[in-house]
Amino acid sequence: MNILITGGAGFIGSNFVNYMVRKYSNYNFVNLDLLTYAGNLENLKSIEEATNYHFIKGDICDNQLVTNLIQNHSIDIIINFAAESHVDRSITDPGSFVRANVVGTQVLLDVARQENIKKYVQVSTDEVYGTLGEEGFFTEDTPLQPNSPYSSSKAGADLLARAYHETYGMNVNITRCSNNYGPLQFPEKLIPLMISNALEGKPLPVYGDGKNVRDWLHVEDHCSAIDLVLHKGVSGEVYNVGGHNEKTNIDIVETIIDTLGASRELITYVEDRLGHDRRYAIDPEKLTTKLGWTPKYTFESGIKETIQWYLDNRSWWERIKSGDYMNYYKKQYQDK
Ligand code: NAD
Ligand code: TDX
Repeated sequence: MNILITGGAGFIGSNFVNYMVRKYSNYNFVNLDLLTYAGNLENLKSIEEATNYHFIKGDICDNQLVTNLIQNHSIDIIINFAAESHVDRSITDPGSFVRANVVGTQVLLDVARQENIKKYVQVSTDEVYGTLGEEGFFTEDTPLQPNSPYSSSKAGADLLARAYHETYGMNVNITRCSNNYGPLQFPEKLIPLMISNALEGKPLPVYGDGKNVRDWLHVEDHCSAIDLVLHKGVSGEVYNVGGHNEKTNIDIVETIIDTLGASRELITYVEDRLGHDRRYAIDPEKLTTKLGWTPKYTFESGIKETIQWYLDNRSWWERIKSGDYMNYYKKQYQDK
């Protein structure tokens, strides 16, 4: 089987590529990534020499490039991780989110249809469902009510994926996962930002009252869920992914501070995010009962291991925070 993974140099994509290339030595993997600020080839160092892995720098919006790639590598399956992913950035620049997330997905779906791709997996997010009150969970039947430019662009992509199944009978799955954490996450997102700032003795900016709730899942558990959907997902179905780990943001920040032995005085309440969703919580029952998925990590074990990873890989995030990583991967890419 020949699999195209898009966005495989980002946080979840690179964890997935590392996981799959090792697990399936009989499959071939092509990773197409534009290497935006969020893409980092250093994440893929340990598998870059693998014979079943190939990297291509390029844009999912480029129809000709995607067509050539699919033909040249006899691609059977597409898994689309590529996206602009940060909600705060979407508030200042919605256009780049529509381009990467909506147009990019439409181009991939179009080429997939023309080239008779056997299966297309769209990696989506629980944020497409909007926000919850104090009770209840998002199921696959919850109406889409996205509130940010990011989540509305992801919802647009989901609707296109759905339409290509309904209209052209394409074999499509959509996965909607809750907040991920783990190794290789770009330090603009809550957990790596707080860990790295605490280690640098910098303020920890908590939005609003810090009581917004997110439902956390270790990235490796997300990878195993996508692996299952890839192999067992029923055509046209949506699968929610989550491990029932609801935490307030302030809980997360305090856990990080206490684990690191840092000072709680670093906590700095700042202005709230515009349109800040109050609570996310996923009901993963369809994935657990129909496909037999179980997460490996509890939040307690996962966050401990993750904090240790950022302690052990200080140069990885220091390089990113200093901006030096851009030079690093530009050079790495030119040398190839
Ligand atoms: P990320 O920002 O870390 O990585 C995104 C990757 O996509 C980067 O490597 C970037 O270079 C690449 N990319 C962006 N635009 C591209 C384009 N036009 N063509 C090719 N590559 C492009 O994001 P992430 O956190 O790893 O998220 C991956 C996917 O999972 C996204 O689709 C996101 O919506 C979804 N998701 C993320 C989370 C989370 O908690 N991070 C949760 C649920 C779903
Ligand atoms: O500095 C901060 N302070 C703060 O209080 C940051 C960066 C975040 N927050 C809050 C906002 C959210 O309530 O923490 C929570 C988590 O924020 P993010 O890490 O930005 O994640 P979120 O907005 O929940 O979106 C993430 O999960 C779903 C990913 O970025 C999305 O790509 C994914 O779809």
